[in-house]
Formats: sequence, C-alpha cells, structure tokens
Amino acid sequence: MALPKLQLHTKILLALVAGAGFGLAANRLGLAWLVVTYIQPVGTAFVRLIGMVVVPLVFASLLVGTTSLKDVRRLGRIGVKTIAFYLCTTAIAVSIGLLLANLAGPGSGLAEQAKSKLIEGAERQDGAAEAAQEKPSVKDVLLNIIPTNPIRAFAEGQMLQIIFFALLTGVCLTLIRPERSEPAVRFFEAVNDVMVMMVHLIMKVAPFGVFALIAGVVADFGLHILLLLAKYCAVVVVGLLVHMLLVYSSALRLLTGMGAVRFFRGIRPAQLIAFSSSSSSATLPVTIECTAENLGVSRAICSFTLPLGATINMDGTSLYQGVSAVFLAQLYGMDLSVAQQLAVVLTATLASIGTAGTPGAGIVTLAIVLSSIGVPLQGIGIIMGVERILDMCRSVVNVTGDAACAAVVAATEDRTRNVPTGALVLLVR
Ligand code: DAS
Repeated sequence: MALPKLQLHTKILLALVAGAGFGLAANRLGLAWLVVTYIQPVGTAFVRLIGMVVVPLVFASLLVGTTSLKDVRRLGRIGVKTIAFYLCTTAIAVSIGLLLANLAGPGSGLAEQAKSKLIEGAERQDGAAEAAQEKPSVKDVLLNIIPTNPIRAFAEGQMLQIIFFALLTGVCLTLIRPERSEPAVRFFEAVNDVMVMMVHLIMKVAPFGVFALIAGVVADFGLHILLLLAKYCAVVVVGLLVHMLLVYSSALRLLTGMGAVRFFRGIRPAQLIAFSSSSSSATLPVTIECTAENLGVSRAICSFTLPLGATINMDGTSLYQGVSAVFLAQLYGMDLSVAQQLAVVLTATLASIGTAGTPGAGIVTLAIVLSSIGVPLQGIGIIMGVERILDMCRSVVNVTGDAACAAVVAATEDRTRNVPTGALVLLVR
C-alpha cells in the first residue's frame, strides 16, 4: 500500500521533530561536531537558495504590485483611503510586534558561549555578523533608503534601496503612456512568476533544509534553543491576537460603528480558510463573499479593496517579521538601536507589500528585514521549522485586515447596504 502523499508543511513539521530529536541525541552523546560538520551545510545551502531569490523576487513583485495601483488614481478617493488604511495598520502591526518582542525578549537568555558559537557560525557562512554590529542613526537609515547607484544596491542586496527603486519605477510606469509601459510591466510580471516558481521549487527541499538546520542548532545548543523557539511562537501569536482584536475592533467601532462580534462572526469562514490554506489569495473568493454578504459591503468596493489587500496588505506577516527580526537579533547578541528598529518597521511594512498571498511567502521576504539590520540570514534556518504554524496564524490576520479595510472604506463612502456608519462619516462627507 503506497504511503499517503504528505503535504509539504507536514513534511516540514516532521523534519523539525526529527531534526530536533537527532540534534538532541548528538548533543547528549557529544557528537555535535559531526552534525555541524556534515549535516548543517545542507541547511546552509537551503538558506542560500532562499537568499538567492530575494532580490529579484522583491524587485519584480513590488514593481508589479505598484503598477497595479494605477487603479488608485482611477478610483481616486477610494484608492487613497484603501492604501492609507493598509499602510497605517501594517505599520501599527510591525510596531506591536517590535514592542512585544522587546518586552518579552524571546531570543534573550542564550548562554554567552552559545551566542558566540551562533555568531561565529553565521560569520563562517555569510560574513554578516560584523555588519550586524553597525549602528546607523535614524538619519542615516532614512537617507540610506535612496540609492546613489541602483546596480550596486542590487549587487550588495541593499533591500531598502531596492524597495525604494522598485516602488519609484512602478509609479513611473503608471505615469508613462501605456503602449510604452506595457512591455516592461509584462516583462517584470514574467520575472515575478519565475521567482515565485523558484520559491515553490526551493520549498520542495525545505524538509531537508529544516532537518539539517534544526539538527545543527539543537546539537550545538541543546534543549534551550527549543524553549526559546516556543517563546518566540508565543510572542508572535499573542501579537497577532492583540492586533486583530484591538486594532481592527477599534478602527471598525470608530470609523463604521460596527461591533467586533458582528465583524468577527461575519468574517469567520474566511479566517478558517486562511488558517487551513495559509494563503490570502486562495481565500480571496470567500473573503469577498463574507465581506459582501455578512458585513454588507458593496460588491464594487469589495472587488477593488480585497484583491488589492490580498496582494499588498499583510498585517500579520509584517508583525511576524518584526518579532522574528528582534528574536534573531537577540539570539545573535545584537542590541537593535532605535534606528535599526525603525528600519525594521520600514522594511517589514514595505516587504509585506512584496509578499505574495501564498504559503510561506513571508519567510522569503523576512530576508529583506534581516538584511536591512545586518542579522545573518542563517537565522532563517532556526525559525524555519515553526514557519508553517505561524504562517497559518498570520494569514488569518492578513485576511481579517483586508475585510476590516473594506468595511471602513465602504462606511466612509456611505454607499453601503446595512453597514452602520460611525461619527466619522459625518466629518468625512
Ligand atoms: N501566507 C501568506 C498569505 O497568504 C502570508 C505569509 O506568508 O506571510 O497571507
């Protein structure tokens, strides 16, 4: 009887458990050197594969995402309100993630010698650790966003500069004549498709990478690293709940008068699909149905705000990236300055725009955030094992944020059936 075909995320979860057990056994038997020497390189190769696609994927997806905003001008007021809501809630989400991660310190507590081993391991792999010690000022971070040489930004993987150039290029493509911009947009759409396919293929070998990475880390650091991972997951989940229950409920109450119970009951089917599929895009049809039928938002507003949201609005992802960046920085013994935490807010907000609404997209764009503050990409391998369960949780928040935006935009446009209008509508008219 053929073995049942396991889903990729089940394989990754099994690889996590097997790798942790293997690493723990090696740690107890004093054979950590064997795992680190012969098995961990498989994981390093996997992390390098992820790092390989980040620059082209981010540039193409952001550029194409920006050109799809040409509707924003066409839709004027609705488009501006939609983008404003998305960017504000995403920035709030990252900030909540940073606040909780700094307060809870999930990555702190690793013994000094373990920390130096982790840093030395990272240097051995990609020489990023010394970059991690740089302490740019807020002014430097903001000025550094503008590339003096875009080609060098690509070559050096300067993610904030790449994002800036991608967004500006995308905007310019929407401003020139369509017959001139179309070929370029088609080209970058093809590049984006190729990169998404490349991520899909890379994720197929993820179980091997996860096994090797978690085995190496647990062999080196023992059970303690697993306890820190559990704390990290708890901080992400608490942050997602705080954002979803506090920020969306308040925004809906203030801007539409809609109660939280009605909203969450109305959007629940979409949340369940998002949780099980880990994909905003796959959930989109259900999100539209719930938002239109259960929340009373007009189909016209749903058909603009929700597909855009599934593409560029990822509050759950940006919160997860904020927590992950701080967690890994703490593991590597880095104290993030205010400027570096600002860089995290900026890059996680912008990276979430470039994150596709597909399973696992958030960990690929996490590399942008880590690169912007000098945290070794090797750290991705440490959290890769718990990626799937966190992806399921953050996709729920992504979808919930899209629906909340549609309800808010509809209420302020006052062209909606049955959605109660709040005090603000009187001011906005
Ligand atoms: N799974 C993505 C989504 O569909 C989010 C992510 O990977 O962060 O929303």
